Amino acid sequence: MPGISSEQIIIHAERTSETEGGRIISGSLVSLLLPSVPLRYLYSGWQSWSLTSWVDISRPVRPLRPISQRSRVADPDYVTESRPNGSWYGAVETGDGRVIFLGALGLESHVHLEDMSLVGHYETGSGDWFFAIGDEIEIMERYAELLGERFTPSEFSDRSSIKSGGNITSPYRVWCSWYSLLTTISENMLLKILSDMDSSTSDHSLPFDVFQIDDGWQAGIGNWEPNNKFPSGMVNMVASIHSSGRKAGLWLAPLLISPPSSVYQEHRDWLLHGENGELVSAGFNWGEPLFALDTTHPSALDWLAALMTKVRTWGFEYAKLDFLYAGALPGKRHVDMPRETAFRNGLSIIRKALGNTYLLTCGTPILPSLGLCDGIRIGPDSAGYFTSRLGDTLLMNFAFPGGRNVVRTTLNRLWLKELVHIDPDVVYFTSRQNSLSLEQKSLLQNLAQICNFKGTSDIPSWLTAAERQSLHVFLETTPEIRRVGRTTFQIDDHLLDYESHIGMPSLPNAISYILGEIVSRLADLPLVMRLFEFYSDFALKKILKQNPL
Ligand code: 9PG
Repeated sequence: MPGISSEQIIIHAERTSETEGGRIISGSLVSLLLPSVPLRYLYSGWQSWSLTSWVDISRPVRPLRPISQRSRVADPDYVTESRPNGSWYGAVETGDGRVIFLGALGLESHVHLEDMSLVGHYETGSGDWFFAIGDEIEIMERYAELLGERFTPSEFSDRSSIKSGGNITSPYRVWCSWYSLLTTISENMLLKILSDMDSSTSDHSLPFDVFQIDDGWQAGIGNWEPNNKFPSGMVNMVASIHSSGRKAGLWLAPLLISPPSSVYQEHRDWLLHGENGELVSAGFNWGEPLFALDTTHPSALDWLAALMTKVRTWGFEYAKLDFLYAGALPGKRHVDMPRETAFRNGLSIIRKALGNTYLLTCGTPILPSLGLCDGIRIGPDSAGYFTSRLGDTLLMNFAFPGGRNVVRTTLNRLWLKELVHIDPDVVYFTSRQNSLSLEQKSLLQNLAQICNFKGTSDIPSWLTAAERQSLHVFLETTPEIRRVGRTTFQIDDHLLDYESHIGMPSLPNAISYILGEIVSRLADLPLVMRLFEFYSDFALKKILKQNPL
């Protein structure tokens, strides 16, 4: 499609008007008839972990595997969609390197490619869309600007990190317990790590602003009290973190509820129900089925606000709120309202109750978070490996943890940086229990510099002197960065191109495909999921025995 102009595209919409860089078109169903078949499509994933990437049109779209993970890594309403598609926006690439873009300016919206048309629809009601042709980076910049105008609630616009007048203050440098310790964390382990950060036997202290306790401190999902591995309680834990000169951060999944919790036992009506009165599944993790809080139920909202106030009162200045997609799942709500709007309703209650506490959203629908949080995790989980056969070839699930999945999805969401802090997840310096090559580690570290969001989970005592020094330098320096192309960056005096690291893996052969089918059926069995979690816990404990902190 060389040199396409907007006159060559037939627009079906209720109204259209000019705007800087493109057109605003309106309607509950709009479409752009393209002059020829495009080469690639820009998938836009629903939540933090969901694949966001350019993909060849010729590549078949396979429904996400395993089935039991679907609601956890993609929008369940579109997970079996066989046409190229994505949440809120989509784009196609023409032959001349330019793109044709259609992006919603409102929620509950979806774009897909249907034959030769780029089609957008709102699930309920009608709304506006931004349509543009041209350079992808410029278009996304303008899209961000248009979203910023509509998604910055005035009551929060004075928060320093929610954009107001073009000022985004620097995000924190974070140490996060998850990737090294998973749920095996305990008070003693964390205190040891904290003291090792400033150890006098080392030349370099580790200047983290935030020490963030991740999953594993809580009594249960929905039961947000410390468990018996934290016998001194959270106030004392926070005091220890503060006395090291750092801010305290805490992970919670406030919209998830598991069966042992009192909310589930006593207030079933606070949970999200389906059309037939059944509870809506929010996935399966921690060996248990998960359900979602109905963020339109006044008592559920009171409970949420009280939970956030408690976290603040414990002394935490940083909250990583995870698995937030649960609040936007399709279902029947106490107050009938569209699902992303309902989620946003819950998130604004959370935001208010958190006051000045930094809010990082994770596992979150992206657009519905804008203007209500300080930072968003914009990709899947990082890991001490770059790719995995299980995720890439057997399950073909690109929301799977791993360096390549992180780089791919994060790079395609850099445009959000104008609106919110963007978290690419942790990077690594350690060589213990880690199969990333030095080049792969550096790809991730540079990505963190590009995002201006720096975190790691490395255990200080496992670092060699040289690794510790590199981590120190990483935390202390802010290189000069200039984007010179879609995947190319000038970082101080060297040029870095991510192009060859972010392609989609090749399709599996017949044997891998069948093997993948078997693995994904097995992975759907609760017993197998429990065994898998038991095994990974067991393996980690063994590692920690051999490599004491
Ligand atoms: C804690 C972790 C960390 C991590 C989050 C989130 O099974 N899953 O699909 C799945 C996806 C992501 C995930 C865990 C499980 O990680 O991104 O940083 O906080 O939760 O449980």
